Amino acid sequence: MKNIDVCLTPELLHQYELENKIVVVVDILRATSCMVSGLANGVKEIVPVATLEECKALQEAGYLAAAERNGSKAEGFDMGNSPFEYMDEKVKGGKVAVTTTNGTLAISKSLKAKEILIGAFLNLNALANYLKNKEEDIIVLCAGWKGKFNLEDTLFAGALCHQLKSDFEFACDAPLAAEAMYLTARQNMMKYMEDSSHAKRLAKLNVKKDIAYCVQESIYDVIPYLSGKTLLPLVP
Ligand code: 3SL
Repeated sequence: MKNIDVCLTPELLHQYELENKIVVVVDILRATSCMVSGLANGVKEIVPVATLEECKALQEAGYLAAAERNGSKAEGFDMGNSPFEYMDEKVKGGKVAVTTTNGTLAISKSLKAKEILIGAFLNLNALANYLKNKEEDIIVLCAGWKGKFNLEDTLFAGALCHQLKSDFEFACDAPLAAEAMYLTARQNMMKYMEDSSHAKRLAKLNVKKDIAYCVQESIYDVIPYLSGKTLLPLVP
């Protein structure tokens, strides 16, 4: 039977074989939630890059450039990393280049995979429905925080594993643990998330409404996938 696995932080990625697999990259707060929101709200394409330098070069080539480091907008760029910025009129129909502390780095580490998809609570059902019929094994890669485990990405991994458990075998204990965490947290996701280190970090930066927005389940059907270097909406 095909299987699903969870890589709890990119620091553990060397333990996983990506070849011929589907990797779902997740950074709930907030990179992958931004990507889903952007493509769902009319952004034409998004180019994720690992470094500020790459993002700057794309800005100079005409892209709207979004850059975040340590939760704040990096100086000299057009946008930070709030999903609400991705819904702004100025990005509709546009091309966005983006670099973030963890999310875009996780994408850049997944390039050996057969297929790279972007996951968020915002597109959970659409993603699960698409994946159900796939023959390949799946790895959910949690972007974490600077190499460490985080709560919100693991909760999403658990939610996806829960939806796929009748079609995919759990490859190790990480999917099991993530699912158990999600089943406990889903009663009051916002409360559970408030205690997380990144929610606290963002609160200190006065970012509050983004968290409530990012924990909403399945408000969009769009599934961003990596085509070459560019994220586009998948048309299944
Ligand atoms: O680390 C990341 O990729 C970001 O999503 C972090 S933040 O939510 O923008 O602070």
